[in-house]
Order: sequence, then C-alpha cells, then structure tokens
Amino acid sequence: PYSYAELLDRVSQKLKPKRFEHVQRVADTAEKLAQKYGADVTRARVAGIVHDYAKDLPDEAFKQVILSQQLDPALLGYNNGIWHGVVGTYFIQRDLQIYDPAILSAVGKHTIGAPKMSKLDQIIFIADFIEPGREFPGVDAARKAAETSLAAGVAFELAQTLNFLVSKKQKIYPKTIASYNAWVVHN
Ligand code: DGI
Ligand code: FE
Ligand code: FE
Ligand code: FE
Repeated sequence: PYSYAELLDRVSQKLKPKRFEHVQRVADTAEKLAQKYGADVTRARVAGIVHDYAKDLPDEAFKQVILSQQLDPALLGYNNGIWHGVVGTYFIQRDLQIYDPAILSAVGKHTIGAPKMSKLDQIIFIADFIEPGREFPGVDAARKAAETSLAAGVAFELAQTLNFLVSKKQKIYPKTIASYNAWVVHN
C-alpha cells in the first residue's frame, strides 16, 4: 500500500488546490473523530485523504463506469455531486490500489449516507461536513451534534442536506432519502 505521503501526492495531482486543502482538513477531522469515538485511526485518515479523489474527473468517465459496471442506471440522471462518491470508489481502486472494504464503504457513502453505516462511514460522512474550512449556516450546530454522538451528527447532516437540496430545487437521489428516513429518529 501507498504511504500517507504517496497517497497525498497522488491525490494532490488530481484535485484543484482548494479541494486538496479540504481533503487534508477532512483527514485531520476524521482522525480526531476516530480517536474520540474509538474507530480505526489509520483507516479514517486514508479514507479522508481519498474521499474526494474523483471530484475533478469528467462526467464522461463516470457515465462509462456506470454503464460498464452495471451500476444503478438511475445514477445517470444525477451529476458529479452524487457520482464522485458512489462511483468514485471505482477510480480509487483502479488508480490508488485501495481495496479495503471499510475504506471503500466510507468513501462510497460519504455524500448520500446509507441506512446502515459503520462507525468509519459515519466519521467520514461527518468529517466532510464539519471540517474547519466549512462555513455554511448551521455548521456550528452540525459540529455540536457531532460532539454529542456520531448518530446525532449523521442525522443533523442528512436533514440539512435534504433541506438544502429542496431549497435549490435539486433532485433527491432515492438513497439519500432512505438514509434520511433511517437516521432522522436516532437514539
Ligand atoms: O464533495 P464535497 O463538496 O466535499 O461534499 P459532498 O460529497 O458531501 O457533497 C457534494 C454535493 O452532493 C453537495 O452539493 C450536495 C450534493 N448531494 C447530496 N445528496 C444529493 C446531492 N445532490 C443531488 N442532486 N441529490 C442528492 O440526493
Ligand atoms: Fe465529496
Ligand atoms: Fe458530505
Ligand atoms: Fe469532501
């Protein structure tokens, strides 16, 4: 496997500088959450480093993979916002030789969540949303929720994401709704 330094180097070559800075802050935030909540710190860092690896790939590349890998054809009705996570795992395996199912799961779910999420899945989902560079309204409440529990953090983020998408009249990918329904009432 690649070292952190090699992974960072490869990821930095694929992403615009602003995005690469976000990636490093997500990795740091994920590492802290893993420490706090007792998850695998190494996997948290690696997943943070690679989670947006596919963000700057062309739409055509995603469409080809959706067809050739026979992924959910409904994905074709969405865009990079959904594809870079759900389909991004394909490129992470191909280009970075990362095959750890726990890491691939966290990356694949980092944008839309899932009804069932491992601790690592929840950590990457949340770290992406609350890393210190995020400034949107509600981010402080999201950080507080994540301090309370991972489940509270996930539930808060899904509610806010759905609100945001509705306010922008964007289509909601059905799995995003399934995630919301599963997490909105949490313990
Ligand atoms: O990649 P990041 O910008 O760091 O963050 P992200 O991967 O969490 O989210 C990327 C975008 O995905 C964000 O603008 C919201 C959007 N998104 C999440 N769920 C859905 C969605 N877009 C649509 N159209 N439908 C969804 O269900
Ligand atoms: Fe992302
Ligand atoms: Fe996210
Ligand atoms: Fe991100």
